[in-house]
Amino acid sequence: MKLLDRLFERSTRHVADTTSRRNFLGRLGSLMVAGAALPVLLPIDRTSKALAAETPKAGDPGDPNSCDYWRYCSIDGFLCSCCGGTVTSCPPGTEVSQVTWIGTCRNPGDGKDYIIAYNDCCGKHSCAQCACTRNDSEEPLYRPFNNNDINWCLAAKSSIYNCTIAVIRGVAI
Ligand code: ABN
Repeated sequence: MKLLDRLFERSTRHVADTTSRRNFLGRLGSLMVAGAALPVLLPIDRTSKALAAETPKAGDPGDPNSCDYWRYCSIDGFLCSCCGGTVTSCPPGTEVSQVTWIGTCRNPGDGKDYIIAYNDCCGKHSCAQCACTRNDSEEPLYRPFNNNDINWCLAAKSSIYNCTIAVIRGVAI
């Protein structure tokens, strides 16, 4: 009889242990800790997706502070890299325009053509440094979508133009 009692007690305890609220919360806690630790522990390259569109595979030659830099083949404006930003980021305190002029430039590093978006940075007075006007594939102002002499900040919260960045959007095929 005692053996039966013990067996019964043990199985009851097992059921209680594995189905209790405390047990459930304990497991949930472990899962949450493991879930938070996994992305840190595993060698996941999160930058690759962002950089895939941004970084040409074989090099990015030239000086981003010079109008001659290959990405600026169709730019008209002040280089943000001379204005406290970089070739791909607006200076602090400015906001990137969502509407933009697009050009196609050849990267001498790999001989490929890249689609470049020339987003204007808006919200601060004109930077007035490194003024560049290169007009590959530009068309006259009466064709505004093929003209780069346009203040794209007109479509942003602030229409005040500060400078222009040059972001790779993809390979032109
Ligand atoms: N997209 C550059 C720019 C801004 C203001 C005026 C002309 C050109």
